[in-house]
Amino acid sequence: TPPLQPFAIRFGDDNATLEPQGQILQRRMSDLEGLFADRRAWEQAVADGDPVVYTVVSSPVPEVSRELPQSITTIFPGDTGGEFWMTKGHQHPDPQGEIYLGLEGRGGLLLFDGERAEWLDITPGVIGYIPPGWAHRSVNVGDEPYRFLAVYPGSAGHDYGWVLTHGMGLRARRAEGTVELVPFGTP
Ligand code: S6P
Ligand code: ZN
Repeated sequence: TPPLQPFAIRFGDDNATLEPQGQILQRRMSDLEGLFADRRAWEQAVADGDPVVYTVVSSPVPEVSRELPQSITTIFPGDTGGEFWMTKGHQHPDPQGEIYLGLEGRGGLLLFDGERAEWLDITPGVIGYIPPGWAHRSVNVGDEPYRFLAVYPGSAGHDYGWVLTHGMGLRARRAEGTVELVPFGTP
């Protein structure tokens, strides 16, 4: 593929979309099997209407080498068995850096390199830096949608199996109006 031509990308209404727009992805509760610690609560949530947990709206920049794709993730507010709603989380098979820019709501960026776990609070105007080799998961810790812009190298790829095998080091739980980070337990 030849490189793209220069073009402007704008934030749409409520910072929810990018214009022009590429792919839109929707992840429902049923897509998140094996991720929440409380499997019973997850099964119940799937049976109770299988809600959309998050969406990812991308610009038309493709995921190919040398290009720099971007997307806005919106995680809806909620918890399952006390664990805040979150993304699946992944590693980039070709380890490269990535940035997240907070746009709306209150979120957290959980990072895990296989040994150490880190938590970054992400609110509007904050950039979270994801170094090469750190798996990452986003969490909505607020009561409204949490949105952020991700910018990442097009050749990085996405490995979702890694998190199922290694876990993410920590889990984010709802605790009396605040966030409690607890050890991950057995993946
Ligand atoms: C891509 C970047 C984000 C996530 C999105 C959904 O490298 O990190 O755009 O894809 O937040 O999370 P996940 O873990 O389902 O891809
Ligand atoms: Zn990523």
